[in-house]
Amino acid sequence: MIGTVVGVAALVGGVFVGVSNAAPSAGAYRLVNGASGLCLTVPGGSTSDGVQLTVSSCNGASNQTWNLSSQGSGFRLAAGNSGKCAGVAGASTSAGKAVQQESCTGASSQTWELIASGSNYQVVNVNSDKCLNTKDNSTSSGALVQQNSCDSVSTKQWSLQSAGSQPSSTPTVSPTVTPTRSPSPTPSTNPTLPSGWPSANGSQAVTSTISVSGTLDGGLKRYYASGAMGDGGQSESQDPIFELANGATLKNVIIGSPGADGIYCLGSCTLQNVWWEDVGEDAATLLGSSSSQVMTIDGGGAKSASDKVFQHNGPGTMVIKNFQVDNFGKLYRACGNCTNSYQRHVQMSNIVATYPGKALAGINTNWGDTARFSNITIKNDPSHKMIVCLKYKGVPKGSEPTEIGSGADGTNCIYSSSDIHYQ
Ligand code: ADA
Ligand code: CA
Ligand code: CA
Repeated sequence: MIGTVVGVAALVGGVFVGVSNAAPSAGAYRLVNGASGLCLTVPGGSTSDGVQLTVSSCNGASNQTWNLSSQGSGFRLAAGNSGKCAGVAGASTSAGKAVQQESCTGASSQTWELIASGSNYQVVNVNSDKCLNTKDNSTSSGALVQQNSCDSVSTKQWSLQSAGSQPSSTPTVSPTVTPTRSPSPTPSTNPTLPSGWPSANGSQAVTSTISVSGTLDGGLKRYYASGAMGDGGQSESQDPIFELANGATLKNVIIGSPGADGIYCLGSCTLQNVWWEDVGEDAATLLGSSSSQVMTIDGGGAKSASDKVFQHNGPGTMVIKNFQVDNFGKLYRACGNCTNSYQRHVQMSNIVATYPGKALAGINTNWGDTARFSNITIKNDPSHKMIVCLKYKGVPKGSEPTEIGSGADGTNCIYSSSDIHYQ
């Protein structure tokens, strides 16, 4: 398939605009459908072969992140959650055949050319010469993705939005065709802002803590506390709904009301696309005892936290990214009065925080805590009342820590004004 990919492109507000686009560079992107604004998705964050792709509301999660790297005359598109490649089922050349994730083979049925089409791209399968489309040209969330003959129908147009990070095995390659009149545009450093809440796929009452080791994929089911677990108020004696062993992943879960004491991580863990509809005592806590443990919260969101959302009681690092939070006390608190006075670290990126909210992070500077922030959007806060980084003096268990200041200092609270956007 031959495409003429020449043009002048400009980058405005994180999306490519212009008469026509240059071919993209290798990197991590979201593919946003030109008709619906929905993102190309591996449904349920599945890691299995043969799962047909869908479009769904863009939420910044890894199952909507596509790592483009050079392959043949185009790119392979590898899903961020599974590493698997977008390909046409059975290497079919017929219209209407499913586009699915499959183990990457480098085949031409897994190779895609991105052909400039106005300000978007057609995503053309090299084996079939057919275009990535939604079934029946659907614009609904959950619509299946397939190939159809190429034309200018808007469901066959896709825009690329930078997902902000490079794939793990990054081949640095030049675009398919180099534009003749201008250099390749640099992908935006601003990924798509998290927005939109999922609807639940059924509900389940939880009467005793669910232990997770390995991966639990909730398929967007709602789990809520029942019986003696706790009422989701501010009592510290409630039980968690989920408890994750070291190395566990919990994904595609909605925590409903009551939320009790949320989720515990006993070591390194990942919460992917987890949503709290009404945060209980808090949303999730990092426990554990290793200074190298990392808890990663990627995608999802939390609403209505009377006090804390993420509580850090053990040592180590919490990474919070692609997350939205609305009406809360603190998005993150390094415990100021726990049994062990650890040094703790937090990194926040691509966060949308809607006021009211007291602070994004509360840390104890006397224990050497650090908090780093990038691409933070604060909404509904014209007077800038939400504190980005609140400093405390941590104290022994049994006392109450005191607030000692706030603001960027390059040592404990690390950010610059360009990291914080008010909307
Ligand atoms: C508060 C409380 C801590 C601890 C924490 C938690 O910060 O002061 O001692 O209980 O909540 O784990 O929820
Ligand atoms: Ca608490
Ligand atoms: Ca708690």
